[in-house]
Amino acid sequence: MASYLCLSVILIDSEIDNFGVFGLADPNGPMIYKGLYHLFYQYNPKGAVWGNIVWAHSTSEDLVNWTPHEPAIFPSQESDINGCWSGSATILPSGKPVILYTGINPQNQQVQNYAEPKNLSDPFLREWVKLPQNPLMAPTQANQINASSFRDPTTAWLGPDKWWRVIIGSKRNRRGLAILYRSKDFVYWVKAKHPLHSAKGTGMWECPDFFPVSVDGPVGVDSSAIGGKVKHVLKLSFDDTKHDHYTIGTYNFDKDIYIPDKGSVEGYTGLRYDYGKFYASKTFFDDVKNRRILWGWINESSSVNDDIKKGWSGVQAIPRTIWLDKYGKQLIQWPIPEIEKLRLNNVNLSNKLLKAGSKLQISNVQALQADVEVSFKISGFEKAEKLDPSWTNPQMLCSQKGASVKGGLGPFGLHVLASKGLEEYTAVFFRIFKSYDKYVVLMCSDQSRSSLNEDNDKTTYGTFLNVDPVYETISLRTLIDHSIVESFGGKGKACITARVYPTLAIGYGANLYAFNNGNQDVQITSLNAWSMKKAKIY
Ligand code: DQQ
Repeated sequence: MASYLCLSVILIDSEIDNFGVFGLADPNGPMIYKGLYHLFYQYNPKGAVWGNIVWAHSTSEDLVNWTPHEPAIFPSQESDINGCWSGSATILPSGKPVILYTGINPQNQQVQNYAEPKNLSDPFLREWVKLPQNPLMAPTQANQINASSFRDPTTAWLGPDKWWRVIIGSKRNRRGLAILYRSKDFVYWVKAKHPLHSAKGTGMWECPDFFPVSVDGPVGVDSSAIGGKVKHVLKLSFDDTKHDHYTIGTYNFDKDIYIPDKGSVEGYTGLRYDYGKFYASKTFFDDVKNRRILWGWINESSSVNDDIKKGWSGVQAIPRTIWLDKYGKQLIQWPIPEIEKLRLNNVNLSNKLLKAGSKLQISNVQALQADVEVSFKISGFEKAEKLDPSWTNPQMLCSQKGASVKGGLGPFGLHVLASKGLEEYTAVFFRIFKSYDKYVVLMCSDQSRSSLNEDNDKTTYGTFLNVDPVYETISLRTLIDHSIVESFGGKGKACITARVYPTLAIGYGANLYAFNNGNQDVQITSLNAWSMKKAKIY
């Protein structure tokens, strides 16, 4: 669902070309102001590759249709003359939004700057002014901060002591750091003695995000909420692996430290927002609809040459609402309901048996731009393959047991962006294994056959899905838009996003199928598919 802003809204690729060359990356400073949603993002106005970084700016009434504006923040001061990198917005108690962002100074040091709207009565907040005092936070000999690893300030939060706090991503050797600063007036910031959190062996932490989540269900809470009704989430974008990982834990306000819960794994094996392409993400609290919304950058899987040829790179994922699941052990994500207004002509199937070794075409859906929701009921558990205890890496398991590798219970799922003769397809699917005391569900997105163009990265992605197939149906929602396949398993318990570039499965050559390559029949309890309209870019 790409647009010329590549905001992941429906548009056909050929139309993208009309708008010239550009490269898009991290979402920055998302917020709602006077009922209007704002999204800024890292943007190269001069090319489809990274460079010349400014903050591009778009606004929307509904998070679906967007109005682009002139770049909001661009190099203009000594403290950002070599680039305006990622940062976040904070809404002050007066209602005024302010931005903290990383500037690159003439010595190529990373420093933190402040910008605020020039005219608060302009709901589009088109012009931003910077403080002459910038930078407000900088590496010095005294504070020992690594000048090339000091970036991406979070939304600030206000403590009950009336001091603002913000964290900035950093590292010392291989230890990732969330450096903490405090301020009384948002202008004069003092570095705390201790980081909010750090973890060895994780390398540079880019784009940290630190926010409370309600323990009482799927509502969002303001970034400054503390106390017994909330847990805290620390999300880190690991520069070394380009994955967004998070832990759930407690913010100890007295000590100003974050402590992950026991069992909330830190580092490369911990939980991820998305097990495919999704990086440098950021949330904000929508106080009109009382929800927390997540934005993430979906980067390309194509070669740089192909990006230059097509004239653009990078899209924003469909915004997701994000909340704590009822057991408090993981987050749940779901596309914002507003996206459903793009749905057209519903195709519905129920109680359809998907026989072992069969495939079923879902007709009357424009398979190039579609929203598909399907639930599978499993039986015949004696056919489940045994899970070898050494198979602990789900991504590797998905690539060894891809969609065409026959199994017992599964692989079953969807072939999306599929050509008629299945020369090209992307498979989003499940396999069920028997471990010693339970059944384990593996969710995969297999791109190995996604394109006849061999220049693309076709890594297969995967994760284990925390669903008990004995008692629950296994659900999958997949949003398809030309080169983007965003999949939500188990009602949002696990997400996988893929970029694919079919050469045959384009236009009317794209098809959609349900398939079952296992040797046990699977019941589709319900399947709903919609063609999706194009969002409007004004
Ligand atoms: N992108 C920005 C940095 C950030 C990185 C530069 C993450 O601020 O660390 O464009 O993608």
